[in-house]
Amino acid sequence: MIRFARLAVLGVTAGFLIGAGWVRPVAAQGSGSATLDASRAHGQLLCGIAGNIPGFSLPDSQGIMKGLDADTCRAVAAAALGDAGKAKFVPTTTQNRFTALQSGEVDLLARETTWTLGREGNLGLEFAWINYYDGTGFLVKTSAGVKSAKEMDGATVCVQPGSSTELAINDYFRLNKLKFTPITIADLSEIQAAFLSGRCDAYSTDASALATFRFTQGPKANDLVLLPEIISKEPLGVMVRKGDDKWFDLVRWTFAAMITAEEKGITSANVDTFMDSTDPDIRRLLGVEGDMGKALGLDNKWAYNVIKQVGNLGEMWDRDITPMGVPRGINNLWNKGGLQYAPPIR
Ligand SMILES: N[C@@H](CCC(=O)N[C@@H](CS)C(=O)NCC(=O)O)C(=O)O
Repeated sequence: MIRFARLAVLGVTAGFLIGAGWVRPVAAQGSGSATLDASRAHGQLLCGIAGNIPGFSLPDSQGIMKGLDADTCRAVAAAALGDAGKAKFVPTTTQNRFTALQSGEVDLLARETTWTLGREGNLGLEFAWINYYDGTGFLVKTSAGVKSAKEMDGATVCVQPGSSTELAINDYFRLNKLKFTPITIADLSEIQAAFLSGRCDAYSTDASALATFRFTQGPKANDLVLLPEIISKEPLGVMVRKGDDKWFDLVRWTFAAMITAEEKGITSANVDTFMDSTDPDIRRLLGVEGDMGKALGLDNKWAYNVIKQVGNLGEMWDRDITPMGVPRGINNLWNKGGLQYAPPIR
C-alpha cells in the first residue's frame, strides 16, 4: 500500500491519498522547511531506522532504541525541535525504506543505506551526510577453512534483496571470474538462520552488520570468520527527500556540529564549561556569538542542544559501536586518520 502525504515542496500544501490514508499534511509556516514545520506542529521527528541491528538501531531491555542510527535521529531531533526525546522511531525494512521516506511516513532515513548515484538520481531522495563508512564483506564458517574470498568459486552466498550488497557481490565475482549462486532472503532473522544452518557457504552484507552479528553469537563467535576482503565502498548515509533544502541543510549541519564538537573536545558532559570560551569557533558553535542557528531556521542553541543531549560524534561511536568490538578506523575524524571532516560553522 502506497501512502503519499507530505510533498516536501516549499510553500505547497499538498496531500495525496492512495489506499491507507494521510500521514501528515504539508504546511510550510515560516521556517522555510515544510518538513521542519510539520515536525514542529506534531512535536515529533519521524525517523526511519532498521530496529533490528545491534550497534545501529536495536531496542534495549527497557525498550529504548540504541545505536548509531538511533542517535543520529536523536541528534537531528535535538537540533530541529530542541529535544532529542522527540525522535520517534519507525522500523523500516531493506525493501520498504525508500517508500517510507518518499511517502512522508518518515522525515529522515538513518538505516545503513549506501549512498549511490542510482539511488540519489532515481528516487527523489538525497543523502545529507555519511554516518558510517562501511564496505561489503563475507562471513563464513571457520570450519570451512576458507581464508580469502578468492577461494569462493562456486559458493552459495546469502544476501538480502533490495540491498546494494546484491550488486557488489555480482560485480566482485564477475570481475574475478568466479561463479557463485546468490540465495536471496528478505527477512533478517531468516537469512541469518539460513547461513548458520549451512544453507549458504557465506553471508554477505555490510561488514559492520557482519561484525555485530558475529559479536552477538557470544562464545560461538569463533565459529564464524569475516574474510579479509572488503569488496565495495558502502558509505552509509542519512537520507532526506529532495525539494526541502532547508531540511537537508539542518541534517547536514547537525553532523558538522557533532564533528566540530569532537575536534574541540566538547562533550555532552563538559559542554557547559565551554560557554565562556574565547575561541570564536566554539562561541559560534554554541550560539554564544553569531546567528548560525538562525541561518538554519533554528534557535542559536541548536548545536548546544545536540551536544548536550546526544554528544559529539566520537561519543556516539564509543557508546554505540565500540561495544561491538569494531575499531573506528576510517570513521575517525580527518585529523586522526579518518574521513569525517566538517566544513566551518561560520
Ligand atoms: N548498505 C546496504 C545494505 C543495507 C541493509 O539492508 N543492511 C542489512 C544489514 S543486517 C539490514 O539492515 N537488514 C535488516 C532488515 O532487513 O531487517 C544498502 O544500503 O543496501
